[in-house]
Amino acid sequence: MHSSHAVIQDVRKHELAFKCNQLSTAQIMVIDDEPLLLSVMRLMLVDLGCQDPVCYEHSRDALQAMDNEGAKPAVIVLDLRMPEMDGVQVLRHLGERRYAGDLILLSGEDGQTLRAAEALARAHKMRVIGVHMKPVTSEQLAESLAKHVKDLAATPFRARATYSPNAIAHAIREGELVNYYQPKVDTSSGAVVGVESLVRWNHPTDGLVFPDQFIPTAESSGLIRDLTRQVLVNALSQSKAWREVGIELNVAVNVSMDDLSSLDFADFVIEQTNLAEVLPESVTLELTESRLVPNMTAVLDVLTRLQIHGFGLSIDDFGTGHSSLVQLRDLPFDELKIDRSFTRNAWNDARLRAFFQASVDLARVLGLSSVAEGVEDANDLEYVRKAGCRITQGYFIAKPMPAESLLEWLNDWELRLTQESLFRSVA
Ligand code: G
Ligand code: G
Ligand code: MN
Repeated sequence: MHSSHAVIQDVRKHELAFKCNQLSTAQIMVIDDEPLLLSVMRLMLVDLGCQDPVCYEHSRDALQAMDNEGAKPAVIVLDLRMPEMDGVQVLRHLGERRYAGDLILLSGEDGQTLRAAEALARAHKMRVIGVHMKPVTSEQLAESLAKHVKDLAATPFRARATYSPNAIAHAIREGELVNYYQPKVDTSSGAVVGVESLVRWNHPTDGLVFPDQFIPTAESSGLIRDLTRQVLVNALSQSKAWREVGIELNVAVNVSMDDLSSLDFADFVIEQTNLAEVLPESVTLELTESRLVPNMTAVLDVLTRLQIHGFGLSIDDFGTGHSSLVQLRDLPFDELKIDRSFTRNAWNDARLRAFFQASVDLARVLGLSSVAEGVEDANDLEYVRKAGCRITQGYFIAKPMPAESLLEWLNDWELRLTQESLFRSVA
């Protein structure tokens, strides 16, 4: 029995090593002040198929390599506790250099410290693909690196270029923006209840560009108004097309506060929805606040009218930034979307569960439906259902996809529902 376990371990290790082999051209950088651990990690990485990881005992040397020698690591493995320049300082320096690769954080500290460091890294807009207590094992490194490889395959273009207002205006005019759609499902039956539209830019030379590379500029330059309207019109015509082939789905569109501060926004939404022959009840507007509310009176006017006309209004990324209790108190919503930072891993983390459950309870008391974002595995899904959250979306169910992929996905999902019995064991 022991030996079969060892065989399985071995097979698994080879699978992961194979995946890591695909990293051959990507550079892995390791920063740890303990020479012994550093050389152990180097051996592990080489063993996993990573070619020539670069290792630094001193953070300064690592940063210098990035500045002077043009080192562009795809993944940095970073120890948090180091005597000269600690990991938190390194994160800050990486943030200043707009480091666009992935991070694996290591610490001898408890989970709380690691979590705080992870949050800090995210605040610097870096992606954390692993958080491990020291000493890290080969399996742990492999798991994290496999995530890097997987996401590389899923997102061919991930460099963090940003674009000028002119370029974005051009893209809007030329119709280069396309909607991807991510399914929302009922947590008790698995039934698909709707989709969220997530805009992408089909860039003629740069490939598929993600919204974090152009939405902030669109918001600060006044272009978001035209962008949102185009996304909405596309979503409405898609909704109509789906209905014509027998697929009834609620379709959600993200709107910015800036959209809501022009009084004619409600008229536009109502008019376009009519034109597309879609029912307002089948349209949800998800509102996130990224900047200060420019004109609260207009926002209230627009939202209230939309609600009277039957549109669904959702507070997005609840619990973060300005998507707060104050907004929930002052604005009319019928859905609360719990930010993915509270969902992911909550089943395994009492603090996250407290936030998650409080949000679900708040929604219930206020008569809103709750949606959990960011369900990434079966444990997440099971927790969300048990916590009483009725609707969810996340990579475990489906990543955002082009409209033409949805039919096939719906078929696959039906199959998964019967084969994986994901939803059968509801108490
Ligand atoms: O997959 P994802 O990378 O699609 O989206 C990243 C962020 O961009 C999310 O916070 C999402 O709300 C935002 N976003 C995606 N599409 C739109 C859109 O059409 N309008 C606005 N305002 N934000 C969007
Ligand atoms: O509008 P909002 O901020 O909710 O945008 C959803 C964002 O979350 C998009 O960027 C989408 O691609 C992303 N997303 C959706 N599901 C998951 C998930 O399961 N995990 C992670 N990490 N991101 C997700
Ligand atoms: Mn959203």
